[in-house]
Amino acid sequence: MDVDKRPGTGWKTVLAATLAIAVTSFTTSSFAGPTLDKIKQRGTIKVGVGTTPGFFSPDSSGKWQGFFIDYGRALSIAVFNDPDKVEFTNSSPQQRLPALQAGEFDVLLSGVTVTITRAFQLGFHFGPTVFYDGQGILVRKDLGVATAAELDGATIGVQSGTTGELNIADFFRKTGKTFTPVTIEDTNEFIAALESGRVDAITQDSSDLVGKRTQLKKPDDYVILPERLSKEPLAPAIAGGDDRWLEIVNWTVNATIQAEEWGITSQNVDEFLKSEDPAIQRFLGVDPSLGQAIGLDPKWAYTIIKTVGNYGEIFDRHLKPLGWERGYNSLWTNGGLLYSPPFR
Ligand SMILES: N[C@@H](CCC(=O)N[C@@H](CS)C(=O)NCC(=O)O)C(=O)O
Repeated sequence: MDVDKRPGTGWKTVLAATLAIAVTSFTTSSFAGPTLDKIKQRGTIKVGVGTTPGFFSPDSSGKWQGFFIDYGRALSIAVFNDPDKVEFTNSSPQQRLPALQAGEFDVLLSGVTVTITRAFQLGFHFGPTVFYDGQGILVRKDLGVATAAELDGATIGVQSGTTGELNIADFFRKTGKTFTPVTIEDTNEFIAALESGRVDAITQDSSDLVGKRTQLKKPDDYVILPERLSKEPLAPAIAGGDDRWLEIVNWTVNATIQAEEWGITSQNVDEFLKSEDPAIQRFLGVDPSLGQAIGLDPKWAYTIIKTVGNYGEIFDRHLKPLGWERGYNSLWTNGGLLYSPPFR
């Protein structure tokens, strides 16, 4: 049969060929990207972090520990099937954003707030929010202040490069009160300014203040005021231009949230390998089709949960000891904001 004579075959063939090329190139580009290529060549993921107890701090043996650190380890598992192919580097809030832009970090797990200017002007992409936070104020108790409004005329330390700079200025403008900002880059100097009385108060994400307060010489002499001045949704931040890397970041976080929703923990994950639920079988790689479809080791989510645990375990391990309650950082099924899209 002469195929070309069949009505419509000519353009259909062209269309089919074009679609085939489009699908092939889409598939190829969605499985590779400049950041991920660099990570694989180098053999490690470079992660920018801060130094706040509970979130990220080296332990007595120098090994990094913390809530965000565990997400770095989870990413390392997703890419390398090994939790330790990750290099954490402390960088000041001022320096870490330009460093991410310059490609010195593959991801920031440093309590970065998702903001519209960081997305549009700096070109960052954000993974899911892993910690819903708000900006607080830490004051010396002997200042005798119970609310932020009473800080009229106060001298307040703020860390350069943080969202706190604009938030605190907005707060005082909005309330018609005055304050003197003292902008400090270095974290040790920032804390020392409060302890020496150079400033009356310091302002930062409450996650930061709760952790840093424990490092003060006399923590009980200081109090975090009740107000939260802002919304600080903290998320992994990456430079734009690598969709695949972004999706690995997205779904690594989602895996920890979804596992908690299913009740899968590091302790019982092996029991769940026997689950009859097809969605759980795909999630844990018992049915390898999902892993194969997305180009990751079918056991990637299993290994993450087995090694670092689900979201609740990560939270409880690092943040509960500091007195944190789940609050907004509860699953949506418990009235919180954590919600993983489906693994299908
Ligand atoms: N979320 C704010 C503040 C980020 C921030 O400063 N995070 C804290 C950690 S939660 C920090 O890095 N503090 C300084 C340090 O730990 O050295 C932002 O994105 O600008």
